[in-house]
Amino acid sequence: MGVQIQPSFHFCYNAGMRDVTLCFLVRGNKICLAMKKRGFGVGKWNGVGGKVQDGETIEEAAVRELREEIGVTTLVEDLENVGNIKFFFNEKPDWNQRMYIYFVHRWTGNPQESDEMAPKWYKLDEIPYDAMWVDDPHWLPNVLRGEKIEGEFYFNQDGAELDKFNVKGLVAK
Ligand code: 6OG
Repeated sequence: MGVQIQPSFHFCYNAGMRDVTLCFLVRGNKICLAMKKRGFGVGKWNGVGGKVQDGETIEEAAVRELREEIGVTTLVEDLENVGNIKFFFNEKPDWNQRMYIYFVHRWTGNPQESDEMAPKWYKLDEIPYDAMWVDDPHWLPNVLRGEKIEGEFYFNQDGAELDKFNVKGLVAK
């Protein structure tokens, strides 16, 4: 008997989701955040990243974004994947994205301001969650504790409020 292929709701739902990266430089008890100066998430502190372009891997995109946005050079092998999150925006499916999150422990150059972002070092116990995306308090503390996470977040139309979310820890690092 042939293999039966089940219609997959999730496959259809995720199809065409944009892949984006998010990197955090980590040094001792500090993490580098950057103020988004324009575009999606303007006015928020966040890690550094952006859309994966045609012809590059997700890790290559992460390395490129760090160079373009804060002038820091790193290598693909110095990226530590600490989690992946899918974002769904009610009534704005073109905003839906899958975000690959990395910690970076080794790089060259000091983080510098660009047209896109203004970096700043924060102590781990002084992270400005009030000025970040509303999902961040639900997963960033987990990865800072050493958990690897997989999450799904569902937002209202403009991304200001969370409708529901699910975050699960994968394996201890
Ligand atoms: P550009 O579209 O400017 O890249 N991003 C998010 N980061 C967090 N923490 N929470 C969210 O909740 C996010 N949605 C997007 C991915 C946008 C950058 O913003 C990140 C990218 O690094 C909704 O190219």
